[in-house]
Amino acid sequence: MSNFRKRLVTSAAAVTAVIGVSFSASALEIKSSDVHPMGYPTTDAIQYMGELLNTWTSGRINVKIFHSMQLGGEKEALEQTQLGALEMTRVSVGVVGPIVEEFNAFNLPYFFRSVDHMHKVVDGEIGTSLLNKLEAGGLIGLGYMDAGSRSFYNKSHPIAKIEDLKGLKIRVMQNPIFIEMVNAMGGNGLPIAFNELYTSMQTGVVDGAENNPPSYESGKHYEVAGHYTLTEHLMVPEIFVFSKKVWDTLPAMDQQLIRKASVMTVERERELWAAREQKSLDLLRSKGIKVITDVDKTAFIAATASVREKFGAKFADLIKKASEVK
Ligand code: BDP
Repeated sequence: MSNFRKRLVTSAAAVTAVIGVSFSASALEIKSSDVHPMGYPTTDAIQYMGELLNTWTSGRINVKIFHSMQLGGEKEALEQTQLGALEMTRVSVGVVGPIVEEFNAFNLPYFFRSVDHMHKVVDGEIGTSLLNKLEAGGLIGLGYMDAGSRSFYNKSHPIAKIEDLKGLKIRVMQNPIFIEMVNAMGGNGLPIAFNELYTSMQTGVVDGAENNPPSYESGKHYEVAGHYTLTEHLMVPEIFVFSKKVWDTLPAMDQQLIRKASVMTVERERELWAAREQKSLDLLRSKGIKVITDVDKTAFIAATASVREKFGAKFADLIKKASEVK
């Protein structure tokens, strides 16, 4: 081939490459669901993810957030994402057990020793392998977000010691572990979706619930259940997941961009979370909520040993490995 012809072929290939990319990469709107309102660390982090993707693709990829339980509870959102009706959703690991059972290890009471321990487990080999297992359930695991520790609140009286939980109807996330956890501590655990919780407390279906300070504050649950005690019995992380059905139709380039944005989204959420926890506690106090902080956790830990044994038996290896993470 003459040099002239060679140059022609090369430049034609270059043009095809450019045109090919710009023509084949179609616009993508990622609909993403969250039970929290905008202004919450998880929703704001997903909004940031949308900004990143929009900038990197000059507006071709966008994220549209359905916040504040517009699409119902987390079980429904997960189902919609599995079906491909929703591209993405952010949920608590608390409801992921039915899809990948091993996630329930993270749902055991007093499982993680500290936030640092939780980060090392979820960001390491164990957390990554669990995210990968979601694929068989029709989901692409994109990352773990922080959600602090969960503690009890109720409308009846302050919980200063474990005996104070006796007889209280406490709403929990829809997972048998949490029901038995509350029962083991002397209360009555009732599974109810997050979107029905406020009304359930208001009408007396339950006396209270348990959650981290930002959820308790942002959901205005303190208006109907004003006694909050930092028992910190669960440290359940959050995950955000993509629909595998949709994922498989995306060009590799878009998958890479979403993965890259996800890493930055996790970082952003964790920064927002760290600031928000204290802000929520301050706000609660300013509303006159007395937060009991000096809790002797010994009795709570002892009472839930049976729950860790019963539900943890299936993942004994995983639990051992996680406990060895320093
Ligand atoms: C919040 C989580 C949210 C859960 C909610 C709950 O961020 O994902 O839906 O708890 O208790 O802390 O259901």
